[in-house]
Amino acid sequence: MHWPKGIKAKGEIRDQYSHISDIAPTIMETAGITVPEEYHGVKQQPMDGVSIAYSFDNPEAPNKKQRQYYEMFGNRAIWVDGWKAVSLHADRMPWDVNVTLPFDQDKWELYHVAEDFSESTDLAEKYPEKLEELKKIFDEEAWKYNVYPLHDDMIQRLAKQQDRLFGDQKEFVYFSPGAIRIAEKASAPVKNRSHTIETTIDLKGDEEGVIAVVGGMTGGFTMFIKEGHLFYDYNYLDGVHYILKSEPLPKGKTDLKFNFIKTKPFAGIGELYVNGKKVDEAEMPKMHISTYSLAETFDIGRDTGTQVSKFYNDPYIFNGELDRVVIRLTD
Ligand SMILES: [Ca+2]
Repeated sequence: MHWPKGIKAKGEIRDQYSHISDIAPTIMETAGITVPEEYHGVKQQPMDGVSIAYSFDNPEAPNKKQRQYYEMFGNRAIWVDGWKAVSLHADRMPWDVNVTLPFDQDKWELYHVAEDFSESTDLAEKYPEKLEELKKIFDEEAWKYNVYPLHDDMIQRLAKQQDRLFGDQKEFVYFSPGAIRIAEKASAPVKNRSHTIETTIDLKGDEEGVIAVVGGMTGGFTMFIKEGHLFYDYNYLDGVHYILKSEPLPKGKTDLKFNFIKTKPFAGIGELYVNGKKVDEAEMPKMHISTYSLAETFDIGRDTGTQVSKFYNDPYIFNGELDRVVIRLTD
């Protein structure tokens, strides 16, 4: 932490237990802001963490935090007042993805981290009642923070995020300028679904740039105009690109559309249309099953971060009059 005007201590270490959830409450307290219970008529969720500002000038202050749960892809832990119970789900290694394993055989370990910081001595057999107490608290926290149902398949878990956000929504309208840096999981859920991407542009003849894109150099798709042609480029892990290209585009008000027809799981046919006429088609036999990228975003009118296609350099801002892009799920 760096706050020369607010923290007298320089280069010191604090050992009060804290977690990432404590950062926002700490910033709020030091900025003198009380988190409102309601904002613009919307009831706010309470802050989960505990401000650690109390430790700035008081290195010996007792922990204010009472408990902290952890859960990631089925691995679980709970810290309570200097004790920690942990469970490495099914002894699974992080690279074992795309699998589901039973939870009921998971073994829990117990550590007194207040004295054994590096979790070197498992006390589960020595203090079985303490372990049961912590497991029960994990359960309480897990219900409170929507951890259940446990789900350990990382690939599917990431893939399902969009379903949870959008339910049955079929139409997504994005306006330009403005619709950029939208997290992939918060953008239209087109993966493994038949869909169209469509816009109408009054073409003058010198337009260039990205219309709609998601992802980057490791994967994604992009629809763009270059040298008078409409392109769609699907980047499959940067090893395979499915590229569609139109004839030279006309001038005037022009409807530009990409159509994906799913033929089997994570595969299909891509079609490109100009003013309702099919101008190109490509088989797309291998497609992403979960996530294009962990860091890239969905953008309209430019490709932020790294570029999806080798045909341009990012951000390749669209230089014409782009009003809106409509994505429709057609399954
Ligand atoms: Ca990008």
